[in-house]
Amino acid sequence: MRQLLKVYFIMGSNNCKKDPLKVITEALDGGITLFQFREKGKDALTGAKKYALAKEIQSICKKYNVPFIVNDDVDLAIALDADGVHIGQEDESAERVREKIGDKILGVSVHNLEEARKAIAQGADYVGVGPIFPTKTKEDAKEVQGTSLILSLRKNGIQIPMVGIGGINTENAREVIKAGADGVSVITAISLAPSPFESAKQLVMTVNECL
Ligand code: TZP
Ligand code: MG
Repeated sequence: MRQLLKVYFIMGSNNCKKDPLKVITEALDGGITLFQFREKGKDALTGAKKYALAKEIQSICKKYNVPFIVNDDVDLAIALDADGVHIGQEDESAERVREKIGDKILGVSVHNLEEARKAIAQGADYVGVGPIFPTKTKEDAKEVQGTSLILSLRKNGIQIPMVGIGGINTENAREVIKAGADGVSVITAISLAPSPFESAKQLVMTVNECL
């Protein structure tokens, strides 16, 4: 799991200015280690269009042997036989999702020690921690945490595989790993980069240098 979390690219169609299939292909060519389909927010696709895009992206990820995780939508993950699901604190409980998905990967977003402990007890495979830095991508994002939350979770004995999220880019990724994360989760640092390929490649190099 720790290896998979190194450069965890998250994307939906509304995070891209160009063709999402081109963006994901470039990101995979650049070496991303895990992918999450997150089709939500303004102008997000729903229904058959959402399913069709997810299926296309999943088949591209398969060619690269990169696991395909679905955000929130447990039914979609099951329908596609995705590799896993990522949920937040407002979604169905981790315990319930674990029952539904069996041994697929389960990721949970956490914002403090209590939520991290609970996610672990309920069967999470990894936790996402953030927002580390200011982000414009998630409208309802909680308060910026800096890297100190990662440090304090590790100091308090949280050993589960962990990824930082929120405002992470090639410039600041190093700090996130140094604080104790196993990897970085990014949306716009890759999806809106002039070259998603170069940005992904740079993130992979930076994370590998720190680990
Ligand atoms: N959860 C916390 S911040 C965030 C999510 C989904 C958005 C991250 O997007 P970006 O563009 O990498 O800041
Ligand atoms: Mg959610």
